[in-house]
Amino acid sequence: MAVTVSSPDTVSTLEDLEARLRWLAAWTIHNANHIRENVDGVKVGGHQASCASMSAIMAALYFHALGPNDRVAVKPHAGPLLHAIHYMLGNESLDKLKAFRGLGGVQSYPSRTKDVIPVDFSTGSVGLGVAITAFASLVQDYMVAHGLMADADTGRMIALMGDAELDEGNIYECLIEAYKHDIRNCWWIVDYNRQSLDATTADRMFRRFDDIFETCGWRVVTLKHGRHQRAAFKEQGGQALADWIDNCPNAEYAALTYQGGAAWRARLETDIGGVRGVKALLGKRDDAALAELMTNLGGHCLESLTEAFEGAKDDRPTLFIAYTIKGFGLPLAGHKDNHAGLMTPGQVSELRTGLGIAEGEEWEPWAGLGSNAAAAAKAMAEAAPIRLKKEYRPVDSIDVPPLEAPRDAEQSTQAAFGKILFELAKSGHPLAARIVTTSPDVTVSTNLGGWVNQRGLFRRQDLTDVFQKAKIPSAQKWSGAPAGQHIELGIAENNLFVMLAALGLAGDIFGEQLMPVGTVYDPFIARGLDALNYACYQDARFMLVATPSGVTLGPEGGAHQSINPPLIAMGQPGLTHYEPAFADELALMMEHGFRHMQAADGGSIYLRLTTRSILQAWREDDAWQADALKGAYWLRKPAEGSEAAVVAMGAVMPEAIAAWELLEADLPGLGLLAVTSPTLLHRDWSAARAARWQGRARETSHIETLLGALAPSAGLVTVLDGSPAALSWLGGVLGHRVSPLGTDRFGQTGNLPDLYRAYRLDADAIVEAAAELFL
Ligand SMILES: Cc1ncc(C[n+]2csc(CCOP(=O)(O)OP(=O)(O)O)c2C)c(N)n1
Ligand SMILES: [Mg+2]
Repeated sequence: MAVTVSSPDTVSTLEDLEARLRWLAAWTIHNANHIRENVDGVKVGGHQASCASMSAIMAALYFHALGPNDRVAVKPHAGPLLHAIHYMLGNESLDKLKAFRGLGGVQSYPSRTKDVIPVDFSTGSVGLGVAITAFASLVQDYMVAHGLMADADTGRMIALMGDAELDEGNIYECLIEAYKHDIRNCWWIVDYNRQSLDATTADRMFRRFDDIFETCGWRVVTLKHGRHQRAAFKEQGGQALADWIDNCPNAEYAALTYQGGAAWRARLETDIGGVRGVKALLGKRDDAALAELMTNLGGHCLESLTEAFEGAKDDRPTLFIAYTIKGFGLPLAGHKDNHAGLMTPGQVSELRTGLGIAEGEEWEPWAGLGSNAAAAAKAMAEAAPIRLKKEYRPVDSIDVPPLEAPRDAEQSTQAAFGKILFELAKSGHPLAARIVTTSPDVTVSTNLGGWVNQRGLFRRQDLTDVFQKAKIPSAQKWSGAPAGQHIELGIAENNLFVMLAALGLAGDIFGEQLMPVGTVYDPFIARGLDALNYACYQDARFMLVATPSGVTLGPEGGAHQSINPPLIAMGQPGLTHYEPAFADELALMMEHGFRHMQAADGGSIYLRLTTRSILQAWREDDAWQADALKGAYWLRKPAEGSEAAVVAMGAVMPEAIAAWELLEADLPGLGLLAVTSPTLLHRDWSAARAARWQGRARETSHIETLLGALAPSAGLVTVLDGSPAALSWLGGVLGHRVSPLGTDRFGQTGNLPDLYRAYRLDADAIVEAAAELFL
């Protein structure tokens, strides 16, 4: 590997920048905890030790190694360092730093949507920020292969990670998927301080990470010793010191670091003092110099770091294991409890003096540096290539055609979904070129097969469909090419959501928006829930199609019958749930969804579908559509002041219609409300009520308008194939009585009449519930 050695001047300026970063991060946290007024007695917090652990890594990266096309996910608790860097680059204001962890201030963990500095990927839930970089590098390859970005504009997708993040299972799921897809241009840089939140980490994992990553095709670069240590190892007795360091358990190294120079000396004298040369090696150094030597690990050595980064400039995925000290250069260094530890005001002032920063100059970016050094640091910051980074947010850039529902008299929403995408694929409409589908091994069983037959699998290298070549009959073409538009994943639902997050940020990260559509079995949304939240948290835009769902899955049984996803959706910001009963509703929602995914104030869409084929609704006109997109419409209009309504959603609509027909004679004017989105109804209702407290006139929500057609004393029977709580709240809107039907117990195998009877989802149950309320 050809390595360009950075000039001594570059290294020394980077060292100055590192010290300033370490200081500014510590000071920002100190200010928020000890100087700013605390009005509620709640600890503000922040992670001074975690920041100091990677200040050198980030200095080397941001002021030297990063190019304008590189994108970075920063270890969540190193957020203050990222802000300090942008403060030095002139992108962050002093006011924001002073308001760290306050309302409107710098966020605790880097946030794409709430911080004003450019944050490439939000982080917070450890492990996910790491994985998204691997998927983003796959998306980048996809963009290039589809002519959506030039090869020259590609960069590296980089994760700065804590070593404890290596314990998150999602890392290994991602690693396997990344290997299968042969990803490129991805760096993961481990801040290997061998401390997690609770304590020091297990020694047994030493070198195991190398094996795991190398097996998956990664280059592993270990930065264990800094240049001062490497020089000392060449002195007489140096080899004994090197061996001692290599064999020292994590916890002991950390404890000695905390105890400092005298403790190092005593321990080294005891252990290796008898080896020739060691006494002299130790004697040459006072306690402070010895402590400095022992903490001169690779991850704190700007020379080692810049060389390592220079040496990995090809496109092979690379894991850097940078040995570090948690709390490096701070009095908290090495203490096992330092994760959330804060320096005392006395310690902060000692640190300030040690860095040559005068009192009152704490926020001054270049304080403590002599004029030449300050000028060099400033010049380096001004010349940092990362300054040339482009920021994007494409809005409404992709035209969406009207989407037609299949015309079959009887059909399921899942089958209709497959046909709509298939027709779109055949149409050649520009929207189809931007759609990219993905699925964790349920492509065929979620009806994506037709789309894939048209558009193919995405692969960087051509992949032949062996079965097709051998002329073995199959409904499914399974060949891959760079032009393919389906990214097939192994069964790891968590990967699906991180993949959707990466695809759904393509517009922001790479400048051109994609229209990601991911399919999954509805119950297994729960497997990827944190990643789904992670995707929504950073405003990634995608369409999640979850099917089949509910006990309507019948013979497949309780392990596959989802119950609570409608409630998950109601509680998930950034995601809008639609649960259509009929194919024309689905077509409308998909069309709307593709617009919503690219609207400035839009978001992601979750379509909960079913394999149950039902008789389609007959429509007089299109008047229902606007209401359906708002969450509900009257399928059978109630008479004004009606005493009753059946309220139903999704797969059980035929039972609701049958019950309505049975009840109508006894309850003339009975309404049938088709709910398409409890999420939207609830959000709109809450917002309307909050409006006048937020300076707007009291608004009437959609659900208030709809239910306003009923008498105040009316009763509602609500029914869905899922948790009844998704609709039972409707009684709270205008004070109507409610009899809620739905599933509260796990499902089981059975045919639909049997299951609907057992779970009280059939027409009889609706009639009985109505009788109890109305008769
Ligand atoms: C999914 C998740 N679980 C738990 C946490 C709480 N937490 C924050 S940091 C951390 C571990 C920190 O260790 P490491 O990653 O090694 O970072 P360091 O501070 O040592 O650099 C934990 C458990 C979290 N943020 N996310
Ligand atoms: Mg750690």
